[in-house]
Amino acid sequence: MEDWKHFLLPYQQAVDELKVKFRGMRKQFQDLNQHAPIEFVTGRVKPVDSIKEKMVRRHVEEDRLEQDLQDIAGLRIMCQFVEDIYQVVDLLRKRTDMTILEERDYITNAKSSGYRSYHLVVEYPVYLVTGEKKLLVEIQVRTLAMNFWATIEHSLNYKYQDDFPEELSDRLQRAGEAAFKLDTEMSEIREEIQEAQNLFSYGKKDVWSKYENQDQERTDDTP
Ligand code: 0O2
Ligand code: 0O2
Repeated sequence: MEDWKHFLLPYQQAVDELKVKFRGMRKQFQDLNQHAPIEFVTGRVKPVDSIKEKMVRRHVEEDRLEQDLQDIAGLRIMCQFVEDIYQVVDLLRKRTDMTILEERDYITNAKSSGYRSYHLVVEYPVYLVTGEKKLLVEIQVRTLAMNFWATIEHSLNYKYQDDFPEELSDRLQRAGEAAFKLDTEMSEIREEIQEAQNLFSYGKKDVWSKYENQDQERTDDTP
């Protein structure tokens, strides 16, 4: 590959556009005073070194890169509750600006490492000055607890290069189960948590309207 910058530019555009769209979904729920199933969104274009390493590991030829490497563009959607993940997936299924090609439920079928998340591979069109280009994008949807576990495990991977001592991998697996237990417990008290969150956000609104009134009063006082 001679010009990685040129090759990756449309992927960067896809990541940027989808971040705006998913963050917009969160804002729309907030605007409707409803629980937002999306807590926060991140995204990245896979670094060139990681692409090259994966091409070697997976025996992917350069001319098959676009089809065979599904996570060059990656989005991550973090949710408070496991139920939110499935709501987000349903919302994605209804969209007409992307086509879902694959779904992998690593929540009900956790990986042997202990990893949990819901993965989708979508086909997403970006509009370039040269015309439309359809790209593959990987979307990972997970709870905050799943994200905590995956982030820690991923950083340990840098140290052990996928070759964890047995005791550590046992511990990580147990930690994964504990994180999932936390998710399950939180789901059970979800209604109570959401009521409290609604009260809190109404409280914030009241404070805001108080400021608006003060501004109004100040304007009214101005001679
Ligand atoms: P590292 O080594 O992972 O720490 P913003 O300003 O918030 O709009 P920004 O600054 O581009 O956007 O960052 P964003 O969107 O918050 O997230 C970038 C980080 O998210 C990356 O960190 C990744 O860790 C992570 N990330 C998000 N989505 C994915 C994904 O689908 N796959 C993977 N592997 N990682 C993801 P860095 O900076 O690359 O570094
Ligand atoms: P990155 O950019 O470092 O995150 P493979 O890619 O070979 O692992 P496959 O079948 O292509 O496998 O995809 P899979 O397993 O559905 O999803 C791959 C991505 O999911 C990984 O990207 C990780 O982001 C995440 N993932 C999968 N398993 C684990 C795990 O055990 N621990 C953690 N922390 N993350 C996992 P990459 O390729 O590692 O790239």
